[in-house]
Amino acid sequence: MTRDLFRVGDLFLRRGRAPAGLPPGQREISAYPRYGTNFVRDPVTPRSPSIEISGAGIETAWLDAASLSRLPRRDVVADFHCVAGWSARDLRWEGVLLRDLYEMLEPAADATHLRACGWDGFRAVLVLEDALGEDVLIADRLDGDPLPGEHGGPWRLVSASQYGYKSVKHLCRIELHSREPSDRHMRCIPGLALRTLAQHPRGRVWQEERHRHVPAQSVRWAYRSLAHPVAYTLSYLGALRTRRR
Ligand SMILES: Nc1nc2c(c(=O)[nH]1)N[C@H]1C(S)=C(S)[C@@H](COP(=O)(O)O)O[C@H]1N2
Ligand SMILES: [Mo]
Repeated sequence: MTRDLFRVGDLFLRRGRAPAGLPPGQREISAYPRYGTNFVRDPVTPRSPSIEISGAGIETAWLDAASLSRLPRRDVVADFHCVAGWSARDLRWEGVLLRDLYEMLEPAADATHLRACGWDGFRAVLVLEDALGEDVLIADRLDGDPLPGEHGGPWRLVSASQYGYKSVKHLCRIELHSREPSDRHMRCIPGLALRTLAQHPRGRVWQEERHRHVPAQSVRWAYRSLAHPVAYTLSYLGALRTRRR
């Protein structure tokens, strides 16, 4: 199935009651936009990419397509929820379970957190318990096709029961930690703004754990009426640009 990158109707997320089956404060979106802090272009990735994995006493490893292909393949069909208030329904991801990879590496027992980093410098910190859930993938396919750059190819993390900010695109590194590391990834003015809206340590959508410092209810309106229309427009322009190449 191919999905639209842009629908005018998705510019303003519909008001009123949330459709059935969606977590609190979310609205259905019919397109699946390219989204995040990096709207315009895919980051530069090496010709033969790999994912570096380190920490918790394991020997640092670089996983490439061949090493990932040794793990069992898994399918996950799930809605995808962005903290800005949109939910894309029924995306089908394919890849390997992060838990299978973790168990294969046999890390030390004191690991509590995992930090995932993308080629664009984006990062997210996951509590290990969330990261090792039975639906958390390192995905390389979406809706039956190879994962496109705009959605985080060649590999991305997908944890659909958490807000989209935990699903790091263009995955290049996984670090295991024995206490909570920082998820800051920008040291500038937008970085400051992002810190106010810091990711929630767990970010579980059904619990509406949107942000660490500000209550979920207080950001819903601003996201839906201001931030999303701007972000969605930028994402469309970015997607057009990458598609043209
Ligand atoms: N590398 C990277 N991963 C990222 C982001 C980003 O900017 N860079 N944005 C996050 C956010 S906020 C969301 S909602 C999802 C969006 O995924 P999509 O572009 O496939 O819709 O990616 C997440 N992962
Ligand atoms: Mo997001």
